[in-house]
Amino acid sequence: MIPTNTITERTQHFLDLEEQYGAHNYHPLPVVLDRGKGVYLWDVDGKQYYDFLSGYSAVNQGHCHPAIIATLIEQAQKLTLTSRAFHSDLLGEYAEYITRFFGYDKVLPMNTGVEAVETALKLCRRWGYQVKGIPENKAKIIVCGHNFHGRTLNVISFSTDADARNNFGPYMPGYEIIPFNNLSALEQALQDKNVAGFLVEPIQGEAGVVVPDEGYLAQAYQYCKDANVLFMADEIQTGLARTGRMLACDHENVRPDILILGKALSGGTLPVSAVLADDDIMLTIKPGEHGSTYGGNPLACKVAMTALEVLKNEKMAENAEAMGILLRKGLQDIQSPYITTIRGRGLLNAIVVQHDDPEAAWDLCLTLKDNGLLAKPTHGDKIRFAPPLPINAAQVMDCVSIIQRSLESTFHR
Ligand code: IF1
Repeated sequence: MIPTNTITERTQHFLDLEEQYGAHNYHPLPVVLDRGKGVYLWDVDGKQYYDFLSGYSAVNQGHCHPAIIATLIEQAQKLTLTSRAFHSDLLGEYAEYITRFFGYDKVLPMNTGVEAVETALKLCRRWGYQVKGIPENKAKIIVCGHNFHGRTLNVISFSTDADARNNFGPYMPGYEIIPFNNLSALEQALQDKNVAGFLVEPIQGEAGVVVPDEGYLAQAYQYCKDANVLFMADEIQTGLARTGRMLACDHENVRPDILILGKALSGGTLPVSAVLADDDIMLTIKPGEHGSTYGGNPLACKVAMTALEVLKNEKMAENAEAMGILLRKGLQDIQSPYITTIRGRGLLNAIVVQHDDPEAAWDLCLTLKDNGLLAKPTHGDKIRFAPPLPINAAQVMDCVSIIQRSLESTFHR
């Protein structure tokens, strides 16, 4: 059951350095990467892999996409940061570009995903007080169990994951947690007149790629409208073509009141996130009331425009849709007794591994690594399969055969 691949001295050197000098807040696979191109990664020993994680969907466009890297280099040589104390020639251009791209009045640029989530939550509370008329300090935001929206103290306050949350208290009040994909729970929670918003991932990523029932998002949106409550979609992981549409909400023709983007907005080059909303929401925040040193910097603005252009020009949503179907079909055809579930949308997929050994999913990932495919288990028994979006049919089938061989050699030894 234990994979046989040995770790080279060279690889071990880098593992040791991290172990000794880096905080132990992650448990990565023992692979050390130093190069990426498209759907491939290479380790320090020169071994080539398919990337089936895509930096948790930050590299949807593929590693080191030439157009994105060209923009990055060009702009880096010209101007990288002004702070928001001054204007740059790119913020306005970017704001026009991204708001037209997604159809909103305004954008508020931030850096990491969780900062964009925090921004959305602040906007939501503001709107709740100033527009909806909720009494001071009474605003409530509804969220879903098994959510993942980031790791700030505020955001973990409404996490249901013990690892993310325990011993980081005291927690921020003002949230109500309801089950995901449960419309009657939402309807019930919306009875409270002090509810300002509903924050939801259109597909839950960290929970193991949980796709809600068809119609859930559309009906949830409608319930929010009826209750005069903002529908906020965290599309940080599901957005930007990952699920086969530009936004996962597009599958149900839902236009969120507040749209939260991150990750692939820079194609994996630097932290770029954004919150999009219309004026009645966005203009509730006035100068000095929110911001960030790096938010909206010219380098990020320019890179984000190219990252979006690449997604559109290279029809990555369409390819994700088609390749996702092929991948799930290929996985089903393996008919492994150790895979109980294959689920996902577009190229955001996961399998559930069933085996007596609680380490089975981890061991399978080690074998996959030996066989040239990098994937990471989540919550013990689930493995996410989310390659960069430019993957082609031959590569998908090659990956299916790697997965088949790996299942056989991991569990039939
Ligand atoms: C880690 C998960 C993925 C996200 C959604 C906000 C954020 C994320 C829907 C915060 C970030 C990342 C963070 C990463 C693991 C990863 C993850 F497994 F934890 F859930 F992708 F599936 N909203 N997700 O998925 O964005 O502040 O990190 O830029 O190592 O914590 P961030």
